[in-house]
Amino acid sequence: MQKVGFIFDLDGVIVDTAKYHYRAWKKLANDLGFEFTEEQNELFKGVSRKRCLEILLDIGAIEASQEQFDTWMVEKNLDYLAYIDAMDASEILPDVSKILKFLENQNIPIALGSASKNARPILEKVKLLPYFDFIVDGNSVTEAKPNPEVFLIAAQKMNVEPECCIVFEDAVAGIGAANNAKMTSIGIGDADVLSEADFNFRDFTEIDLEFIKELVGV
Ligand code: B16
Ligand code: MG
Repeated sequence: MQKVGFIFDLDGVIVDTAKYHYRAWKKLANDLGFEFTEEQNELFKGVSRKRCLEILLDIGAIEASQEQFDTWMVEKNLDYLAYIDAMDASEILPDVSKILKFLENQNIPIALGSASKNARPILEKVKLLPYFDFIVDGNSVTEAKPNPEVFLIAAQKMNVEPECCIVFEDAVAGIGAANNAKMTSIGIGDADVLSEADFNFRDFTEIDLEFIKELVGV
């Protein structure tokens, strides 16, 4: 059996930072004079910060100069960072640590594959950074999911063939990226939404270590 590697998305897989993204985007929308709903926030999952602002301004039918656009990106991120600053290990989603510990004990390479440019400080805050052999995030890529770039870089860093990588993702674009990279995709969340995934689980509490052992071949 060939060497395998695991890649974790961050938001929606390891921690639920979507609610903080939502609050920060909603504040910006309200400051600009329009509403932004939780349903609309679904469109932002796994999507880059720049693309999120483009979508937000479309929703509000607002035209912005490049300078305004850049200012709003910074404003939103500062608000978001204030929420991140208050995070601790209690925000790790259930049973994520169990899987990470198992993989670490088996000496299996673990990488992060996230669109977020704030991935490293978030992992530090929740004290999971030591588990990750490699961090591939919004600072490392030029292409957004469903482009496979983020996961292919992770595979390369782990020195594992893409076909032998297993990806945990909560976003449709992320499952697309994993599939485009020819990796095994595991959807975390609503199976109807993530129907393109190779395997589906509502959350990590549904994942048995026996299932992971089978993927790993131990
Ligand atoms: P930042 P993921 C993504 O994280 C979020 O799902 C998405 O909503 C966010 O816009 C994106 O990160 C960029 O985040 O503003 O922190 O750079 O799911 O790819 O881990
Ligand atoms: Mg995500």
